[in-house]
Amino acid sequence: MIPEEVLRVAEDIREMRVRGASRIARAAVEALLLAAEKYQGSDPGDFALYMRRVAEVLVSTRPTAVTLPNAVNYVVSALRGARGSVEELRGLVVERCRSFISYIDSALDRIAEIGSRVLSSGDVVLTHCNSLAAIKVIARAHERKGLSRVYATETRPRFQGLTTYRMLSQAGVEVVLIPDSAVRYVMREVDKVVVGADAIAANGAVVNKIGTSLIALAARERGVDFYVAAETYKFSPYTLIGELVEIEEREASEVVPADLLAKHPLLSVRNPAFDVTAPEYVTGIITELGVFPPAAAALVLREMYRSEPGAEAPALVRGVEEE
Ligand code: RI2
Repeated sequence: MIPEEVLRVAEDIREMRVRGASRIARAAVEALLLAAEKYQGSDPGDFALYMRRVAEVLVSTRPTAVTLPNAVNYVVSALRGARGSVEELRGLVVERCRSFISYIDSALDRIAEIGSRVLSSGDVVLTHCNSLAAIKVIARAHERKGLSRVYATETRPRFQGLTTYRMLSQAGVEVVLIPDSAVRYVMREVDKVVVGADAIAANGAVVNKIGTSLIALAARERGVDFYVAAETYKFSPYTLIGELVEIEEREASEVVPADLLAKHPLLSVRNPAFDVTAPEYVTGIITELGVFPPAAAALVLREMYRSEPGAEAPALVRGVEEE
């Protein structure tokens, strides 16, 4: 039986009460930790099966953010070929959960430090949606050298821009909220764009909140640098073997309220949650390992796998184990 609390976390991720690629990964790993602690049986084989079932429930919640399968695989792959009592197996899972969570924190801190160097004193920065990695970069740069202001898109249809406003204001940054459709209008005032990512493909293409690729086009038109802040566990190992990143399509009621939808039964609505920005529009990807051109994405992925050929779990597998 999967514990009620774990199912609730899965529901929170699906319904976007928990959102943002790294926060989703953290919530999933915390749920795995809880599930491991709550297991009451004494059969190691059954424990492994139970953990795999919990993993499947968590991974099935949202299809695009690769952080979710990357984080979950990293944890449950500890059980691959492992022998011992339930207590011993539980210990392996708990240890992986804890090291992943601390890796998230240290990766974000390094991204803030590295990313703050690509911004300059007095810069006007534009960001999209609500990315913790992008916010950390912007806040650190403001603390170190002082930015002029940040344009934050409201992010239709769920208004994540308000969360960005709250987080950046707390860091003392002046924020101006704009409709997503005003990006090209304000781009003439912008020095740099910094956004996050839900997944980065082996060819360097960036999957992020819907509208990101339009922002990249508007930035290119004006010669504005376009940076992506992303931890290495956002690189998709699946794209290395030819898989495409699935773009999540969400309910129409997020775009048109349900009562209005009911009044227009013939209205058809699409609500894609993400889009793909081609690598040639990306100036650099700011990771905890350094700033890379998108063309280096495949190398980052190879580096992630080097210590475990053929493993399903990525990057930080090695990084975490070395910490
Ligand atoms: P961090 C979010 O997706 C946004 O697309 C954001 O840019 C990305 O995750 C990365 O966020 P959603 O969960 O991991 O809001 O940098 O659909 O916080």
